[in-house]
Amino acid sequence: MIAFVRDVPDSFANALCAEAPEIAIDVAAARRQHAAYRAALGVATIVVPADDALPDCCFIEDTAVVAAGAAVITRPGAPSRRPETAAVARALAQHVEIHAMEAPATLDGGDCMRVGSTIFVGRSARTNAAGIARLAEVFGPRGVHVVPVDLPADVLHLKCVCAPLGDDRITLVEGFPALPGVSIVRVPAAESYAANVLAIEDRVLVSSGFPRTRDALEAAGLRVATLETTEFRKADGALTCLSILVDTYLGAPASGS
Ligand code: CIR
Repeated sequence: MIAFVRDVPDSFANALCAEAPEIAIDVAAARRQHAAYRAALGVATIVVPADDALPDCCFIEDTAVVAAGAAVITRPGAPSRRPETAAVARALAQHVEIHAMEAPATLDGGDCMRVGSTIFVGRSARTNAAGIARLAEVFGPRGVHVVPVDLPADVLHLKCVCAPLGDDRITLVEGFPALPGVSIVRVPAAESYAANVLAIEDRVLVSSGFPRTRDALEAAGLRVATLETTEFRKADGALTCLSILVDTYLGAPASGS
């Protein structure tokens, strides 16, 4: 497993947010939280340098969807974020096959949740039908099924309400309809922000301050580690947004061959 991350830019306090935070983003604190996140990943990490012209660039997840040895470089739904993709594509090209996405398609990686050989994709204000169709065009022939999921207008991304936990398990906020073919660990609606966990290796990283979610995950037999994400939350970001995970086992020759 390799994790791609992108540094926090000096301009991060200007990142997009649905509602202006009561207390402005503290860029130095964001950088400390980002450093702790990188350390907690516990896998080889490739760091794409920040671009101060792109305040949201640390939310690297939105710029590419990787599965089955291929990456679709997205066309993010927010126009200000579209220039983020070039540097990420260059970094990913060393490791996976690169596929582009053209207008009018839009898609944010935060709308994509891979569970086994399925990618659930949120239909959202950021991700349109043409974006979903492009994903299916690239991944379908690679044996990965793309399953659209309608999202309420007030949900930014699919992974604001759910996230993979490994195998066929996911988190899912209470009240959100079940997805087909997965088993679910419910996250209390009052802690919905914490549904965006990052499962990596044998651990699940969870935002700190959400004890009921932590308890639910531990009760499900998962090993939990908590991380501060307060500064990313102010810009509508959480744990999965800060990395792109590339499974380096894919494409390896079968043993004995
Ligand atoms: C945005 O509005 O695009 C960023 N401020 C937050 C993106 C969060 N990304 C994610 O959940 N994958």
